[in-house]
Amino acid sequence: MKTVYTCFCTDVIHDGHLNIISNAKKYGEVVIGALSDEALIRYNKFPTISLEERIRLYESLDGVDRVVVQNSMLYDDVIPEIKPDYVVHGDNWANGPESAIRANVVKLLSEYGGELVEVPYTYNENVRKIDQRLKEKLSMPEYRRRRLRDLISMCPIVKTIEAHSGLTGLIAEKTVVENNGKLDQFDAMWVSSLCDSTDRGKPDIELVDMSARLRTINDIMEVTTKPIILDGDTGGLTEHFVYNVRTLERMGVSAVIIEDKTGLKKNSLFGTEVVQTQDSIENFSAKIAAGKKAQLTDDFMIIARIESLILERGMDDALERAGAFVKAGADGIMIHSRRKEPDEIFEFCDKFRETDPETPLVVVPTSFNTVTEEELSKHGVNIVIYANQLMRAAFPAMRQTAEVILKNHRALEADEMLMPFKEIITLIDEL
Ligand code: SPV
Ligand code: MG
Repeated sequence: MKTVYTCFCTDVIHDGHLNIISNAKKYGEVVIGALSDEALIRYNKFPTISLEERIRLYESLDGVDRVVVQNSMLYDDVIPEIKPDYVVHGDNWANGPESAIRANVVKLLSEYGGELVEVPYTYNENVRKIDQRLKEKLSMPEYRRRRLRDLISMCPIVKTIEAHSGLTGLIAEKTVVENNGKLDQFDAMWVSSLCDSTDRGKPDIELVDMSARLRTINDIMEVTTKPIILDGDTGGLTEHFVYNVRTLERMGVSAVIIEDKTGLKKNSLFGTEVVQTQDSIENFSAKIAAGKKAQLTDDFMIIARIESLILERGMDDALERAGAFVKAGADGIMIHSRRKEPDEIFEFCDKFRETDPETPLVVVPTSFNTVTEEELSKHGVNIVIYANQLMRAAFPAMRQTAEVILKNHRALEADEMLMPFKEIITLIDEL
């Protein structure tokens, strides 16, 4: 009896999967690979049921002989182990980032004479509806909210990119690259006060109020499924913060990060060039505790951001605050720096981890941008936020285009810098 292998990365079975099984059955014993949670995340197919439930689901299907776990997107762990005579896959992976996985499978099979069988990808109304329904499920508040905590426990580091609109949300949601044969993408989105304000042509001084921020979040949520971390500035008055925690939690936001500043907040990248007042440990701890008391689920996170290094108050102050804020109930600590080198961030993280191995650590490497995700992860960082790069990319491109049109009294010369709208709208889903 020959062995046929196919990998499934789905929580819901549709005609396409049944078609793969019936084709596979023609070649021999059918072994299904259930992709692990970690690997599913890299596919942006965030699991809505557990791996055990997926295994049981696949085992219950007619024609399936055996189910094994496939731990990585590349078939490196399973093919040498099972040595299937055939691997069956839909023919929709020949182009785009997934073609690297295909190439790897072809290479692995060639090592012992296995064969790849590609069946036409099934795309009908039923398949489309099921895909759509799954996506809708992931965008629901209860799934989206929980997803950040799950990611922290599943990923070496949660990669977060700034979004300030539906369109930037779509870029965060859908940008996939192939890197050394593996697919990669962002895990979460950061709704930055700086970019949300700048997008409205306003300064980053808590002028854009919560109603406007909620509108931005809603625009992003309408078209995405990935979890959202909100830059909550100082959190405002404690009496207001508790209401905002409830609202954010109900909407499906996963975390709010509030910074230990008070009075008129200015952006941290100004550091000590502008007057900024740090809140006392007592006041800020009370704000965190009040927020934690107000929340209704175990999923939502209140993360305390420490500005001691930005305001040059020293490492000991930063560490003292971190300990106090965790004690007050903070679900994570964000430590910020505007040094060019990551040294003080590393020092903080190492010292913090000596006494607290658990509480998630968040960093925003805007100034110390040479640091890699791997280095951060080695120093105990759990979430990295690329806080403003999308906006900084868009602004010069828009300004240059405006100048070129003005200089030439027509749009022709600008065209070579522009993406055709047809290509842009491929990002936008149709219902
Ligand atoms: C933001 O993105 O608004 C932030 C991060 O608060 S920073 O601009 O680095 O202060
Ligand atoms: Mg901010």
